[in-house]
Amino acid sequence: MSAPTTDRRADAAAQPIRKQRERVFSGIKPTGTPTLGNYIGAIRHWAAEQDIYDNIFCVVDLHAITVSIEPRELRQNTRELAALLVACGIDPARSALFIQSHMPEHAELAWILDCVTPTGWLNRMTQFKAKAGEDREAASAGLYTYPVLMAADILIYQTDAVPVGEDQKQHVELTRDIASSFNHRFGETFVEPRPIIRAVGARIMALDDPTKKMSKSEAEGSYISLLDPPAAIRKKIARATTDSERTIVFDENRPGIFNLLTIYQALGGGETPEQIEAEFAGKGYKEFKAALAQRVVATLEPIQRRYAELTADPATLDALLAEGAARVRPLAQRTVHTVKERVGLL
Ligand code: ATP
Ligand code: LTN
Repeated sequence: MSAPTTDRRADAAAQPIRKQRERVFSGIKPTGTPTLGNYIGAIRHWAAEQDIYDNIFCVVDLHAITVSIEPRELRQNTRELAALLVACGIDPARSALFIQSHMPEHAELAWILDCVTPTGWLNRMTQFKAKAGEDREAASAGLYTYPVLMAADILIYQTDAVPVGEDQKQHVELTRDIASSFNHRFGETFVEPRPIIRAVGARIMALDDPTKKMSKSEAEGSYISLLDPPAAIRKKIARATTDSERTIVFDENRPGIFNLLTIYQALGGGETPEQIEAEFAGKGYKEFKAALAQRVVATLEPIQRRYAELTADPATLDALLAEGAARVRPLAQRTVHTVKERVGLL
């Protein structure tokens, strides 16, 4: 830990668990089975870099209820997602994994941050505009203040970096602004976190419409879920939108084939775009799509196998989620205590 970073941190908040490494925090919503977009843009990096960082990962169920969701579905999605994260390689021995609502401190901090965040900042958030749709008046107040709860998730752990897909960049920047303005007004309290967004695969597009982001809350044919069986994967890829040209090249002006090639590259062993283009030179879309489907199936097969083992033993999953929350609780409590002192609530 370098000296300047330590100096910026509130002393009190740094006490319970001293960081040897930079801390990462990231969250994912239990709004459906995670997609290949979630995996490529976020989850695989969380899993691959667990030895580099001090890791905290969270299933953000309080964010999931900002849009309408059936209680039974939410309950089931939350457990499924936690098990899938472990199946994707999130190792409870190296990472704290927990459910957001099990830590009421997040919502408590979010309220305080709501009261210091100008509505003008929230009015600029593009995700709100996209999720609220045409009838903005009908969107919940929670959907509007969603980014402030996300800021609380991040700031409560004195997080240094937030590994996310491209769509979350604006929210992490807002988090920095909230931290900076709070620090300015009340004294150094929060670390200002930076986003970590990868060059390849930070925005995987929908299979049926490559101008839209692949999203688990969209239509079934638009995404590949991490639990899709091989036959469904092959079918969805075979039907994926391409174009009427023939060459298989990384051309951003041809969003369909570019997206499929990006997935192929992200799930490969580090080949360059040129190497991939050479592999498919003179070949047709059908052959490329079959190779892509094979790569996706091979990636998901071990994840699905581990997932089946984990769900056969719900008590172990419950125990590891309780342990994850217990590990981070002192950090969250310390930050909330400091914040309450700073604003005059204590
Ligand atoms: P929803 O459809 O409910 O809005 P989502 O799948 O878009 O959900 P989350 O589940 O909250 O969003 O996302 C978890 C992580 O996955 C975030 O870091 C997000 O940026 C990343 N992510 C989501 N979709 C994609 C995508 N299509 N490409 C790359 N990364 C993505
Ligand atoms: N807003 C994110 C999910 C999310 C998150 C977070 C991500 C909630 N809290 C904290 C990173 C850090 C989304 O919509 N994908």
